[in-house]
Amino acid sequence: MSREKFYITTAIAYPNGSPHIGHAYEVIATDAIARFNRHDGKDVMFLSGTDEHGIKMLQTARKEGISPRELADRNAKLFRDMGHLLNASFDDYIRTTEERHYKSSQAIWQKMADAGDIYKGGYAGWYSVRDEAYYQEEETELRADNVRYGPQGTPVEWLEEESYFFRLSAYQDRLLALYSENPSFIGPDERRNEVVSFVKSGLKDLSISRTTFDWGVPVPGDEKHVMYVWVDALTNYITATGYPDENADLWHYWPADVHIIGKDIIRFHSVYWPAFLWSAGIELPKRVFGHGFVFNRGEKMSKSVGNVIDPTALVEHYGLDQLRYFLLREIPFGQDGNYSHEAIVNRTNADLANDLGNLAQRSLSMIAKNCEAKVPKPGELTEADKAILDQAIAALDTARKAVGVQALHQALAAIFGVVAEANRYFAGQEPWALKKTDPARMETVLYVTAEVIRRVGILCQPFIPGSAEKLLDILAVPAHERNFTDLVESQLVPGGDLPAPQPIFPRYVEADKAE
Ligand code: ME8
Repeated sequence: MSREKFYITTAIAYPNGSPHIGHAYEVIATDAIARFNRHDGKDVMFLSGTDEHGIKMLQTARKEGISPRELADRNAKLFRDMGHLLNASFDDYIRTTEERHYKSSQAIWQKMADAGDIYKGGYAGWYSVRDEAYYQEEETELRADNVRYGPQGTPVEWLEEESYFFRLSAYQDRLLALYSENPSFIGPDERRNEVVSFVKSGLKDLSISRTTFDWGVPVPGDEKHVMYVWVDALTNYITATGYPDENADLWHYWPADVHIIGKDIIRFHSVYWPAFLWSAGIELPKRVFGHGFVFNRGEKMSKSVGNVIDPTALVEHYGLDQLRYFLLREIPFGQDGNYSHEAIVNRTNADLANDLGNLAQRSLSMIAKNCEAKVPKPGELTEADKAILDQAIAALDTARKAVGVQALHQALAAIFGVVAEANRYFAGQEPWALKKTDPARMETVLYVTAEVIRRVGILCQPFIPGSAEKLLDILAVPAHERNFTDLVESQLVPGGDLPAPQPIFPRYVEADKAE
């Protein structure tokens, strides 16, 4: 039987600078969802990449005195390297300057033109270079500094040019029908409401080509024009699955199961993108999810870390899985959140070092000492034993449902709820006291604890992959028994050899308190 496929994407970042914490956040969250689905037995494709055209790239390159291609080459590498540093399990990493992407963008353009949805006209309007978007006059405001700003708070300028247009207005009713018939198309709900009211307010046709510069994908048949960067940017998602070759090996991944993007670009993904796809006769993605923004509110951190918005520095300072765990557990996915030194340290020490790390360390050290470093042999299970073992199984269901709607924080809450309960269980059973009074029962308690840690370790893999792997290693769980089916179908084999327990989650110690 062929496995169910799952195709997930991040936004493709503009490499006109270095990656920042917002980029890292999106990659980490999307990676966790991709990994979750892989462990859940699906055939996953996870795509990320860089969005290298557009006037923003051109302007930055000019400022630096290099060509836009040089800028793209230099910085795209930083983004890809950041992905690797974050342990992102990309299956493909696309650059929009690649040949395959030109071919795909020109093909979708041609389809939209053949459908009668593209016409030539003149464009004049308020344009934001930073957003790469034209805005309607009523969406802009002239502020006290005598500069006009768009709805995202970026400056806009008046621009006039010959341009091709896409008949977006023709898709208004169809889009509204899509949002109401398929309410899960846009998540979270706040984003959907925002998009619905935008579309209801009336859609104008969209200017989709530029003649004032040539850094972009040439318009087929009229090379004086390059495509508006968002036309080619959105197309990346189908380029990677082989478009225009719908017989390509990877085409079966399309439609995407979910596009994970930031809330500022929800309009492009849930209004323009479906309209382009309909026009070209291509199926729509199943869901677009707009996550929130991450802000830095911690003054202390800037002192201790230096450049806090640099994800590399954060990883070096706090540890990768500490950062991944913090971002995914602390910020409800879909809402804005803050990061601060105190909050990262608190999560690291309370949840990872104390709750999970200490439980593993204490129970496994007892096993090493009292059970000849072998998996203990359990006797008959009590109600308490069964309850904690069952909770670890039930957490999978809760986590699966949560990840299915991108509620990553809820998935982690369920998993770490098991850890908290396992600590209560361990403390309540007092295996160190049983050692003298009832050694057989001690073995049962240690077995149950170790088995719960195995289940937790399996569930933690999507979120903190490196540490979860180490945790499963010290339980000698075979590499091929780490999928979610193994939660129920396998278990620790009594009598099996265990390696010496290693501490996995170090406590964060303030520099001024360190020895
Ligand atoms: O928008 N917190 O690129 P980009 C969380 N090229 N997420 C953030 C963030 C923050 N502080 N800042 C940015 C683009 N992001 C386009 C995308 S997709 C076909 C084209 C998110 O480099 C942002 O919302 O400005 C977006 O999803 C991603 O980072 C890349 O942003």
